Amino acid sequence: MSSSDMLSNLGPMLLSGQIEVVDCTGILGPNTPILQLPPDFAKNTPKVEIHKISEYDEDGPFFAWNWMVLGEHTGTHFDAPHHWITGKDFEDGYTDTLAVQRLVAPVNVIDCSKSAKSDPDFLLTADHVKSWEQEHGSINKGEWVVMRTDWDNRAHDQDLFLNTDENGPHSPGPTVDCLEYLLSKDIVGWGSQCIGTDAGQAGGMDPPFPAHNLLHKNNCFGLASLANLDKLPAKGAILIAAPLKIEKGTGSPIRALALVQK
Ligand code: 23J
Ligand code: MN
Repeated sequence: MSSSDMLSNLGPMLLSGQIEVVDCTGILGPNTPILQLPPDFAKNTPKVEIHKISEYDEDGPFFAWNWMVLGEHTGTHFDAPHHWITGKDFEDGYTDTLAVQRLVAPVNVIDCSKSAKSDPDFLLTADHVKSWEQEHGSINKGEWVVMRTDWDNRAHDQDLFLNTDENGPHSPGPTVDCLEYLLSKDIVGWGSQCIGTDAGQAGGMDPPFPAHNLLHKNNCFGLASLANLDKLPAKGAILIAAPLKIEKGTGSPIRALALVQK
């Protein structure tokens, strides 16, 4: 197929449902789980608020609209490099300066759902990724890599989602060596189904919060609170993960969409 045929086939395949659009996004609203920083940080990102301006009433007789309170790092969202690394105020550091060409890319879905079910602190290692590649094929330059844990099953309940006890939050994530391996492959970014890109216990790793630290140091992106990864194949889907063009934004809620061949 010539490259011009590829795009002329994409339209009909989308319209006929031969390519399905899978929504990898959670609901954004007052019940969306919110990251709770340790008490030594005075400020937290707020819960979502949706305020009615009008709904076919005296404030707007023929229209309905709302305004919102919404943090950048809320719900299914995107982490830009400046979120963690200063000096990234060039190229792809902010939501309004990144290269959108990078955001639409093949996605590798690493299924860790069984491990995460038996151990909420499960960590994906470089060795796990290498054996996944033996089975499914290699992870390539420019691709997304996402960790399927089915954590979206907990997203209706913030306590279940954050899974915090006296030792802090417990949720799965990547090890330092996993991230170093993926970055050696020049991926575009890493995604998680949990509240952030790092494991719940990642504050104790070296460096602390290695997904944030290492991804963003390398101009790569993070995706958090992804949903419905159980609907994606290990390889072959295209993920579209685009942040709002917030001026000097450090992140943004997204509507994450995956194109899946039926
Ligand atoms: C701010 C501070 C720490 C963390 C985070 C945000 C996130 O996980 C995030 O949403 O990027 S760990
Ligand atoms: Mn974030």
